[in-house]
Amino acid sequence: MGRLIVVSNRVAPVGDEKRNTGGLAVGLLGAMREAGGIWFGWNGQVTTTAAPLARQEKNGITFATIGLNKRDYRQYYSGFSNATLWPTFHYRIDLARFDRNEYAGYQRVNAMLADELMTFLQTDDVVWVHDYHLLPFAQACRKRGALNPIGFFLHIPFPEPQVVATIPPHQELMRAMLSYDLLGFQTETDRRAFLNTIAQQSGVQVHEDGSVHAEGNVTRTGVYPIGVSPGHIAEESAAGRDLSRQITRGVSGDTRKVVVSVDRLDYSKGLVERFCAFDTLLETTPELRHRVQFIQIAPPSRSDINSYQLIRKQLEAEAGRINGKFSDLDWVPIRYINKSYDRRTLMGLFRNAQAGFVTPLRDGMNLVAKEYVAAQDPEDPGVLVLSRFAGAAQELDGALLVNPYDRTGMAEALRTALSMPLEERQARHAGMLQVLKTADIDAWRNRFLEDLRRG
Ligand code: ADQ
Repeated sequence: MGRLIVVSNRVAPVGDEKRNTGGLAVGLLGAMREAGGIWFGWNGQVTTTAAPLARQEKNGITFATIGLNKRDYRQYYSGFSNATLWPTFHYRIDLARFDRNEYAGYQRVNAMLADELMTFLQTDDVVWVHDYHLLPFAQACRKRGALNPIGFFLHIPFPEPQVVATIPPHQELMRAMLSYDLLGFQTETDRRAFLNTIAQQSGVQVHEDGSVHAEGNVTRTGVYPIGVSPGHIAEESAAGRDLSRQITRGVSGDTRKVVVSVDRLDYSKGLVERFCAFDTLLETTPELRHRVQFIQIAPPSRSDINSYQLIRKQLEAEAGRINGKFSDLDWVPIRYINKSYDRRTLMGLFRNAQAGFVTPLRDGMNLVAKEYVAAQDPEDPGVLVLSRFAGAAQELDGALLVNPYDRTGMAEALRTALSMPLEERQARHAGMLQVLKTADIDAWRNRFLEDLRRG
């Protein structure tokens, strides 16, 4: 079996596996370890001069990383990836911008990464590319002569054709995706949207089995909902429980119920709408005042992009407004925290919370929803309140599904969650845990890699 080369925009820092790395990185590291693999991508640093490819080995995996210079970072990362593709793919064309220079930078960095890859690619290597930063990466590799199997997994949603069409070079981009041998999506909805988009191009045929034929090339497509490691999470949550109990007790006392949300601070996660729903809950259910504590953890991300600065300000204002309205000497309803926590604390916090409030406006999957379920005590589980627009909603049918644009509906679901009888909580949780165990992170990567290798 050839080596596995994983390519992603960002390579997790070497040796930082335990502390902050989520299930995704751990799952990928597992695959690379098995296949003597290489993880290739950006090291997260912005350099002033060109830095050569650095290689570091740890536990049988080679980390091959490069820095980006300021212009590349601005155009490829902050620009076309995160100010064009990210908002558009999350249906926020109102926040998307298009700049030709940024697009040129996006293509340039993809080409530069392909150049680097070619310096160590061997004929029997299998290449697995991740996410929207790298849509044209396989095409750049093919131009340089790579004949290897190259697969791609899209972690974020794929939007409807009319939305894709708002990106000026959408035809070129979609066409570039056909240089991959296998395209993986989180849900059938995403895959369908891609097939409907690509079917509109001339000279392209979409077959019943979801394969796409163009110019003698065949690109297969598949649905691979990303999973978590329920076993690990159960251990982490049990270990972190006492620690997080101290944290929750510090503010709320033992009798208060806890509602928890954890997200990157991103406009796609529906944080403002969620705060408003919590406001409505307290407004319409006075008996819950003093008796419920909402903990929102949201570390800032991409803070050099305007729309991210704006959402941060909006949230601060909302948290201040709601806390000002309801707080008392012994109770502050919303604890809004802008920092990261290690996995154990986070999973312990999930386990101590009677409701997981996960309400993105759009999300490819949303691992937090799955982590919340996996972290529960099966004897006395909390209830997941989940947006119907998260990919996870297509699997987690034991959750209370909500529309994140309906604040009254969300408030009602929270009220239901906080008063749900034990038996119903157990039944809903057991069904979801079974799904998580069957479709875990190992199953996700094994299915994708088997399909890619099968050719
Ligand atoms: P994200 O948009 O980053 O991922 P998500 O799936 O929720 O969203 O994953 C976030 C991960 O970071 C989770 O494992 C979570 O526990 C962790 N995390 C979040 N806040 C944290 C904090 N304060 N401290 C420590 N850890 C924190 C993208 C897509 C998703 C898709 C994933 C994986 O947008 O839809 O599910 O990729 O494919």
